[in-house]
Amino acid sequence: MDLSREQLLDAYRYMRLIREFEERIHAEFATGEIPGFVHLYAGEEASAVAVCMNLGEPDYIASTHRGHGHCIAKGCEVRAMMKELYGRRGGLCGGKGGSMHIADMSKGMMGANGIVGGGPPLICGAALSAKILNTGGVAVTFFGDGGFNQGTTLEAMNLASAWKLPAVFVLEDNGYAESTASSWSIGGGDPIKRAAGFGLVGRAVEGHDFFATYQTARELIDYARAGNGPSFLHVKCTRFYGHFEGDACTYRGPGEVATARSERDCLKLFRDRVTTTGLLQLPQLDDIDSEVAALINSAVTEAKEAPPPESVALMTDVYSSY
Ligand SMILES: Cc1ncc(C[n+]2csc(CCOP(=O)(O)OP(=O)(O)O)c2C)c(N)n1
Ligand SMILES: [Mg+2]
Repeated sequence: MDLSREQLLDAYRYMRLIREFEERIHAEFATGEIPGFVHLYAGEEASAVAVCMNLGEPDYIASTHRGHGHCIAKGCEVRAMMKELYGRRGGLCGGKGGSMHIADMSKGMMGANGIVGGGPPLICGAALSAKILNTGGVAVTFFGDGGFNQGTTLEAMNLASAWKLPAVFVLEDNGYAESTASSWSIGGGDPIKRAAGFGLVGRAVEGHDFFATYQTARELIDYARAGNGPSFLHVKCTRFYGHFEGDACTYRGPGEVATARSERDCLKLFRDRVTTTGLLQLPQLDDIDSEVAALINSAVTEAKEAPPPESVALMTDVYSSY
C-alpha cells in the first residue's frame, strides 16, 4: 500500500464527509424542506473515495442518480452541493438541478444523472477526447447493477473497447435496482464475464474494504492511463438506506441493514485497520469527525438561509453555445 499518512487521513475525511452529508440529508429530507427526490449513498463511500483518490486534474467521472458521494469524492464544494439540494441560489448548478443533477465540469465531474445507464456513453466522449488530445486523462463511469443491464452501458463498453479508450467502468452492485435483486437480474451471473465479452479486463472487489478497492482501482486506472484500453471493476457493496428517501424497504430481509452496518461499514473497518496497525491514532480520526460535523452543520444552515434562484435564472443554462 503506497498511501502516506496524509493520504489516509484524506481518505477517511472524504468518506466521513459523504457519510455525514447523507445522514444529515436523511434527517432533513423528512422535514419536507428539500424538494425533489433523494437517493442516499451511505454505506457505499469506500467505492467513490477509493476510485477518485486515484484520479486527478485531467480525469473525468460520470455518476448516477445516487451521486452525492461521487461528487464529494471528485472535489465538488460541499456547501454549494447542499444549496443545490435545497434548490437555492449559490447551488453548484444555480439551485436549478437538485440532487440528481449536480455537475461541476471544473472538477471533472460530468454530472449525477437521472437516466439509469446515462453515464457510460458520456465517458466514451471524455475518454475519446483525452486520447485524441493526448492529455493523459482517464474517464471513469459509476453505474449500478440496474444500470449494468441498460443497453447504453453495453454499447458504451463495446465502443470503449473498439476505440481502445482510457475508460474504466465501475459497477456499484449494491444488491438491488429499486427492489429487484441483482442476484436475479444479471443474466449470465458473473458481471466480469459479461465485460470480458466486450474485451474488457475485469476485477471484482469487496466494496466495504477501502484498501482493496483503492488498490484494485489503482491497477485499472494505471492500465488505462498507460494506453492499454478500457477495464471493468465490480464493486460489491450495500446501501444503508432505501432506494429513495421514503422507501418502505419491504423487499429487504429482517436485520439485513443492521448486519451491514455492524459488519460491513467501510468507515468502521477503516478505523479498525489504521488504528490496530498503528498507521493513525484514534484522536486524529475523532478530530476529523468533529470538523466534518461542523462543516455539514454550517452548510445546512447556509443552505436554508439562502434565497431561491432569481426569476431571470429560468432563462439561463437552457441552451449551450459552442
Ligand atoms: C432509463 C431509466 N429507466 C428507469 C429509471 C427509473 N429508475 C431510477 S433508479 C432505478 C434503479 C437503478 O438501480 P441501480 O442501477 O442498481 O442503482 P442503485 O439505485 O442501486 O444505486 C430505476 C429503475 C430511470 N431513472 N432511468
Ligand atoms: Mg443497485
